[in-house]
Amino acid sequence: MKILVTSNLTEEILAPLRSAHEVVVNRNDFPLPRSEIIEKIRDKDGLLCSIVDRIDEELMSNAPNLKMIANIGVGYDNIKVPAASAREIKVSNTPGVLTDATADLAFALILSVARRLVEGDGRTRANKWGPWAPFVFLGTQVTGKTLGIIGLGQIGKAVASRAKGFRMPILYHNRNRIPENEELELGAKYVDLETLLRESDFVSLHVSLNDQSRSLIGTNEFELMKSSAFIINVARGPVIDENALVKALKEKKIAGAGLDVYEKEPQLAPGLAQLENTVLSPHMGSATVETRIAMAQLAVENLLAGLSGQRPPNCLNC
Ligand code: 8YV
Repeated sequence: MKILVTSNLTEEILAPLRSAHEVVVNRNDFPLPRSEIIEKIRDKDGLLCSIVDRIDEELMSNAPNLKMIANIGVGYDNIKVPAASAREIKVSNTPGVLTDATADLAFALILSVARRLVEGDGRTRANKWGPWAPFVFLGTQVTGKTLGIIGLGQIGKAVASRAKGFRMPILYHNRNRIPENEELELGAKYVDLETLLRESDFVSLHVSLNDQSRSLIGTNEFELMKSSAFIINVARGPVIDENALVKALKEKKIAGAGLDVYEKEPQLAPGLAQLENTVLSPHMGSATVETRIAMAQLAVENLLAGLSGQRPPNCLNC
């Protein structure tokens, strides 16, 4: 069969695909222009893609042979799954393998924004330490502060287990309450969204992007948060109304933000890049060597299974 791989993966990772199929790979670290994907997908049976590729009805209608779309990523808001289902195209994602790396980055953002690590790095490099003084250049203590987790799925739970080491009381809000024994194990207390926003010192987002979570956090939610609180987002940018965030940060409605994802990646909302009380990373939650290899391998495994008529291990619609 014929496969299009839109990401620049190593030959080692592609080997299982190459041994059974005809594979075309984008050998560039920039996304394939949409017109090129549409052109290249025409005769393909399988597609290995990622968040930078918008896989919608128009694209699928240009791929009459397409049987399987394997996404490299746990989030799959880049793919119109119902449109794929209507065409009997299987879709898969890569859950699990990126849980720890993403939770680690959430914690890195919590620590770096609270302790002003990036600002400190800048000062050190610029040789602008200034004199030591007891109340100059202070951050916020993380240990013992309340962490509010919105979306207690695999990644949210991994963040909660890290927070235990920092003796942080944990509040969570989720579509469904998790079983009581798990709540006890994580030390996580279920609350409504308003209570979580009012009582947390750090609010960390771990929901997937859908109609319910789009713009979940906006002006009203920032009003509810403590002026000393921080917001952390390693989930999806559009969960936060980014213009409202910039306004809230400028008006000191909240103390700071640690962000890995943005509403219109790779663009930032006007004013965001100029704010000091933010730490901004370029969507790198899963960006460790180990994790990216595991994600790509899992996507390949899903694709191979789907093309051979088996159920892919992480099928989203079969
Ligand atoms: C990926 C992510 O790097 O898995 C996800 O949902 O956001 C990241 O881990 C990205 O999706 C690549 O497709």
